[in-house]
Amino acid sequence: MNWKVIVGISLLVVVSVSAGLYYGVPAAANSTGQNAFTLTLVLASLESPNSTLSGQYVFFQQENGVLESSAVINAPLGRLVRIVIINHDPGTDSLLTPSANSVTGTLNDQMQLFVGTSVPSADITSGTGSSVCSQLGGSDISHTFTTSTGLNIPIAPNSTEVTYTYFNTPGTISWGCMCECGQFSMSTPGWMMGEIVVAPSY
Ligand SMILES: [Cu+2]
Repeated sequence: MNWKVIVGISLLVVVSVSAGLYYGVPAAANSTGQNAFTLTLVLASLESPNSTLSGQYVFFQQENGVLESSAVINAPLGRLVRIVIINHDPGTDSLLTPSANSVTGTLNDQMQLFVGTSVPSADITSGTGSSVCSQLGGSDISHTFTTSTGLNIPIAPNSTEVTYTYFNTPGTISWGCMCECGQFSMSTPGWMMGEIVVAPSY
């Protein structure tokens, strides 16, 4: 690909959230010594030779500090997965479905929300500096990370979000964004949609 990834300078945006009462990794996961598998997704803008697509925000997988295509995401079967979403997009988009503002399919149907995109990794693990929420305001959403199995994570502008979930059915499922963020983006694997391959070997 010739596209260069441009990570914009983030401005702090105060995001209104509704706070939940409890958020945590299940004790069973810790007491068995099970370490969470971390899936880091980064929403960053593209510089494209096609000017009409330039500046579009796209999901990437971040592995070992490198941004890679999100067209095919690997997830471990039956293992606790920590999903970290780092969103550099300062803008909002309309939801395709009003209920996509709710967090579903995560532990307690909640997520941890940090303001900004430069959260230290220690805070991502501990949650220090985050608020806990089960939904976002419908007009405070840039994109969503939504799967065909009922996982739905609404993503606030200029934010970092942490959720925990399990993928308990082996095979290939689809993921996509439930915002009207661009016809090309929404129909192009590795932009706002793709596959998740759930297998025991990761
Ligand atoms: Cu989107």
